[in-house]
This record gives sequence, structure tokens and C-alpha cells, in this order.
Amino acid sequence: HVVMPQTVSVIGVPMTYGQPLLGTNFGPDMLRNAGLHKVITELGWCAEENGNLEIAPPTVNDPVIDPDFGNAKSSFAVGNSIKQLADIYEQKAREGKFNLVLGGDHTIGAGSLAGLLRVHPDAGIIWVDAHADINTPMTSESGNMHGMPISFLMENLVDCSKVPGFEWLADSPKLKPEQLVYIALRDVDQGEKRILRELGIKAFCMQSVDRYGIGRTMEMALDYLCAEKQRPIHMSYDIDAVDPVDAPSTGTRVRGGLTWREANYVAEAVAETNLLVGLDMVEVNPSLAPGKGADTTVDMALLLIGSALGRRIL
Ligand code: HAR
Ligand code: MN
Ligand code: MN
Ligand code: MN
Repeated sequence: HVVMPQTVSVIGVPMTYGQPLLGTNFGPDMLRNAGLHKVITELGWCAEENGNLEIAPPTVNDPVIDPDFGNAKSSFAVGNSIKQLADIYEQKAREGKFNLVLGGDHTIGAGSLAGLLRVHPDAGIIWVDAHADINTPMTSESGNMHGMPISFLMENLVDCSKVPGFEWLADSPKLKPEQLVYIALRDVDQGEKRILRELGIKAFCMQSVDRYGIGRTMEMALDYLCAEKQRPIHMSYDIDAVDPVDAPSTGTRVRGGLTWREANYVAEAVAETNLLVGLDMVEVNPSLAPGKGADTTVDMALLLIGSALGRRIL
């Protein structure tokens, strides 16, 4: 019963407070200036441009998390900003539009998922990333919130009412472990490994790509989410899933990532399901490899967006 939407709703979220490096805030405009709308319309979609959400910076007067509940840097600024994303994602999904969310750091994934789950509580999530982004404020060693967005959306993992800025998420629809699958993991913290194991979350790490190839890996991932019943899918694509050779301008590079073709194949395979209702493209930080490195990274991100929107080689 799921029909591919015809309009792509573009939402820029220039969030950078979920990690320590400035520059991820330029991601949305870099992608637009590099021809995002042309990519969308040439594939036969209508593009609806919503501009960038207003991201209020942290201030010294912001409430901070009680250390008894862990560390979550700038949670007040991050949480209040991504609440706006949850609301607009929900609205556009109800209108039957495809949500294309441009980051910004990966904290914005929590906003997309919150909005998505209000409309499609049974949606499937494909998280493509070098990292698992499922630290809680208690398990995180860095306190950087871009390493935490999934934990805030999981059932019974984080008490959001204890995290300033995230109170609104406390009574929001949550994810069950079986709704989530990872692709391309290769840098997972000890605490995260424990969470993945205890919750039984399905993860296809780079070793799976080595062993089975990307074709079989994606077949297994999509079967896991959709073999029993078709469900809407949201893909959250962290550009650092791609090998630093093809995506150098990002904050936490990890060697041994997806090749150019593997990265595109992930998006192509998901597009072929005709179940995709939303995509985050995050962690593009043009400031980190100015010039050629930034151009390469933006180009990669645009290609992945096109692949996810159904571009075919033949
Ligand atoms: N796991 C580490 C932490 O929590 C690093 C997270 C790095 N994050 C991202 N997100 N780029 O995928 O700090
Ligand atoms: Mn990430
Ligand atoms: Mn439905
Ligand atoms: Mn990452």
C-alpha cells in the first residue's frame, strides 16, 4: 500500500552543535549550490524547497544535563532545534512527500526519526554510517551528541525527560530494535557494542561487506526489514560511511569504508524497493578539506542522493 511520493521536500538543518568542529552548518547550502535541485528534477521529481531551519546557538544560561544522568554537550540547543525538524518531517510525511533532510551533524537523525515515527510507527530504518550513533549520555565517552541520536529514539534506553532540550521526545513514538538495521559500521564504542548485543540490533559492518559483498549484504538487510511485510523506509546516510578517499571532508573519518560504487549501490538497492520515504544526508563538513576535498565530498553526497531517488545506470 506504500506509494512512492512524487514531491521531494528539501529541509536544510545546518546543525553543528552535536560535535566540536564548525563547518557542518555549511552542508545544506553547499549541496544546493552544487546542483541539488537539478539532481531531483532530472529524476522526475518535483522539488519543494523549505530553506534552512533556524538553529539557535547554545548560551551560557542553557540548562545542562545532571551529571548523574551522563554527559550530553549542548543538549538544550540541539534538542530544541531538532524538535523543529521532527515537526516539519511529520507534516511533509503526512502530505505524502519524500523528506530529504540535509545536515548538519548526525544529531538531526533524531529529529527525522521522531517525525517519521509519528506518521509511520512501524517504519524501517537503514542507518549507513562508520559509527553506530547509539551511545546514551551515560555510555558516551565524548559527550558529543552526534554519537547518540538513535539511543534517544529507542524504546526504554534513554529517559528523555532528564535531558534538557529533549523533554519533548519523552512521550514520542519509539523504535523497536527490529525496525533498525546498520550498514558500513567499523568504529563502534564498547558501550555501544553492549547495547547492540543486548537489544539484538541487526548490524552489517564492513566485515560483512568484505565477506558477502555489497549485493548480498543489502539483500540481507532489506530482507530483514521487509521480508515479512512491506513498510516505509527511512535511510539516514552519514557521509563518513564512505571511505575517506571519496569523502574526505567530514569530521570523524575512518579508514576502510565503502567504495564509491558500494556507497552508491546501498542507495540504489534501497531505492529499488520503492519503499523509501525519507533520506538524511549528514556530516558533510566543507571546512575540513577546503577546495578539492570538499568538492569531492559534496559531489559524493549529491550522487548518493540521486541514487536514493532512483537514478539508474541503464
Ligand atoms: N562513537 C563516538 C562518540 O560517541 C564517535 C561518534 C562519531 N560520530 C559521527 N557520527 N560522526 O556517526 O563520540
Ligand atoms: Mn553518524
Ligand atoms: Mn503505513
Ligand atoms: Mn559517522
